[in-house]
Amino acid sequence: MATTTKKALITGITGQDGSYLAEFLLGKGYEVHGIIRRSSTFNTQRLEHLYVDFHQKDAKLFLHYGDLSDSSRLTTLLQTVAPDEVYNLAAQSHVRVSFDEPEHTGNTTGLGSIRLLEAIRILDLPCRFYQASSSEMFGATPPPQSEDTVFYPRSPYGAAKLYSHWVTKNYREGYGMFATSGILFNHESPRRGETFVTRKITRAVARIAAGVQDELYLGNLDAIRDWGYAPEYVQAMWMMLQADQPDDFVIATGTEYTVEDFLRFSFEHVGLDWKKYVKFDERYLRPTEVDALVGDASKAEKALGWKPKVLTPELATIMVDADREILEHEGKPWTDRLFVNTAGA
Ligand code: NDP
Ligand code: GDR
Repeated sequence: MATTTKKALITGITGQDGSYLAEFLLGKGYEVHGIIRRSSTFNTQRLEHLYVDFHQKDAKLFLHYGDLSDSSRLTTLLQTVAPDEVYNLAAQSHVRVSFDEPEHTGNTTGLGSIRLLEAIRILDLPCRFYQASSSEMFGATPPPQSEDTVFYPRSPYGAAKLYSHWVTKNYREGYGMFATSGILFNHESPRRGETFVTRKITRAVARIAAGVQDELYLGNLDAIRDWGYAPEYVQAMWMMLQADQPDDFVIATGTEYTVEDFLRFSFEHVGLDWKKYVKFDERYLRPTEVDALVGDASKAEKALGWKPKVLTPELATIMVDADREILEHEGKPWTDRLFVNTAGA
């Protein structure tokens, strides 16, 4: 693999995508800097397998405290790190939670991007900027959704992401910045947060199969989503920043499944019937639901050569297998448990 001496700064490095992106960029020889939030417990579990003590000569991953709500810290970090590429992945990323914490979601998922863009502009940094835009911005507009589809967000999260999407475009047009938005559809993995529906299901399947749980409470099973595999999606982020021109790109598999389909794939993988275990709880409904998201990623395939490989049925089995492995090794160090079944990712 060709190596580079480039520097990348990742916000949200402790999240699902941040950890895969850090892994991918380190593999390409990048020096990777990540912004982490100070927390009373460790929040770097997804990175532990990558971390080399910074006193070591071969250390290439550096973590810095910071928060998307703190512009002066973001400016200082951008100035000292002087990255070639900035990936803005940090966000309050849970759609249901954004109805509970709408102002906080606006402040981080929305205003976080402009704080970074302004800092880059004021410092006159010659770096490339990636904004983690979302299919949630399409909201109520029916599929298939592409870069030309009208936006109609249905949550404080979707509206905040749309603000970030538009300011990214505005700074590209207004200041000639290399600012790109990746409009990514749902992507999952064994590192997915436990409260998103896919991981909630695969974790429960592992526990039910092991006899340590006997029911699973869910909300709307009819929602249609286009679920891809996260390690492939972070490669698309990088490809977007290597393009000749900044632009907007949809990243999706183009396939559609309901939450019920995902349940069936996951339970059938361990020989169980989901109907015997799943119960409804209205607390998992949203005031306004996004009924169907199915992406058309033909622009990314043509311009970047990006194509998905893992589709939803296989994804469900990868995640169930990983969660069974995690459960089997409970009590061992966390990274041993989580990084099974992701080889080749
Ligand atoms: P996660 O929820 O797994 O990770 C979110 C990251 O943001 C975490 O590192 C979190 O830190 C960090 N973060 C949250 N608030 C702040 C803050 N105020 N300041 C600094 N960091 C903060 O999300 P994913 O990895 O799944 O997604 C990455 C990005 O892509 C997000 O912006 C998400 O909205 C977007 N996206 C995701 C899609 C998906 O299907 N996964 C699809 C489309 C877009 P901590 O660990 O401390 O909580
Ligand atoms: P989403 O993902 O809202 O699409 O946002 P999530 O997995 O939370 O929901 C998907 C669909 O499943 C339905 N659902 C439930 N969801 C959760 N979380 N918990 C439940 O118990 C449950 N029961 C049914 C939801 O109503 C919904 O229709 C994700 C996030 O990663 C965003 O950050 C990202 O931008 C979008 O994907 C694209």
